[in-house]
Amino acid sequence: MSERTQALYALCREAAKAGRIVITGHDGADVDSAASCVLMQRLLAAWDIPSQILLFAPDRQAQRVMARFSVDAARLTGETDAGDSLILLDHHQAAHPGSVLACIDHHPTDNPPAYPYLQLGDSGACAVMVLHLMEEAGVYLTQEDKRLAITALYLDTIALKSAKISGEEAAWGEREAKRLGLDEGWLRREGMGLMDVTRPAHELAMMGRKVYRFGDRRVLSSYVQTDAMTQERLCAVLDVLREEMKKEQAARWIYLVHDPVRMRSTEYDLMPDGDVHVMAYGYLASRGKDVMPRVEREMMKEMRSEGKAGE
Ligand SMILES: [Mn+2]
Repeated sequence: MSERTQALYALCREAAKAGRIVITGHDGADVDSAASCVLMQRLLAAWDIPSQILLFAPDRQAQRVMARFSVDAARLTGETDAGDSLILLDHHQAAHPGSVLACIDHHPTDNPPAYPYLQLGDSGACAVMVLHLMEEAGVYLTQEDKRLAITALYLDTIALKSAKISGEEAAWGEREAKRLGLDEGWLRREGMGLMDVTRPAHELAMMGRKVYRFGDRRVLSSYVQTDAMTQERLCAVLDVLREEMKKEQAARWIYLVHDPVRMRSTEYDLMPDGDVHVMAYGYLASRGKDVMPRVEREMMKEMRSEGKAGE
């Protein structure tokens, strides 16, 4: 066992004596969040430490894909209690009651939170980080564990094409998928996840919705993957987002349109005055790695210039 897995083991063992350990992903849990939770629970089970997974509003893809791994994502939903010890996976900003015991995430930040155990990595999927952690802890990995992590890797990186995954990891993912006998055609289709843009504008506007807190500011973000976005549909989406922004009292809403066919992304930043700032990427940009860290810096700068730093 490595030093850090030993530290994690000791923390979890103590916390289990004091109460319930809850493993969670981010709100609107995607496949990577759900898969990370399942693998984390297997690591704790190997350590004989009881835990419970609680997912918050798992998305449709998570429900569909996890069912292939005999996991009913809808049945894992619930709410945490203030007395719970939380293990945050695939996100690092706590959004539910309980005290954070540990956090494993692949979304970089200039302002890492102070948790007893914090592991921020740069893998394309958080589930891959948890898989490697199991390995580090000397836990026997089943084919199913590996399949779950590789599936999460494909689905969290637009089928290994997003800028958030290194060439090296993408090549490894592809090799592993073959070795594990995974259906690559299916992985690619699910990973590209092309959205039908004739769906209601509200649905297009809310895909992958996430809330970020930068100081005292709330920033919301959502995205869609499609090769068929039109000006008319985009305007309808932005209208929905302007309304939602008011409801959410958001300082900004970052909307991304990923086109996995043409390998490019466009970012639409909605400002409080209704303005839209547009940024084009000649590649599939990563919200977690390219976009939000930059927005975080912009928001912090904005707050500092308004004399609100440190709040
Ligand atoms: Mn993820």
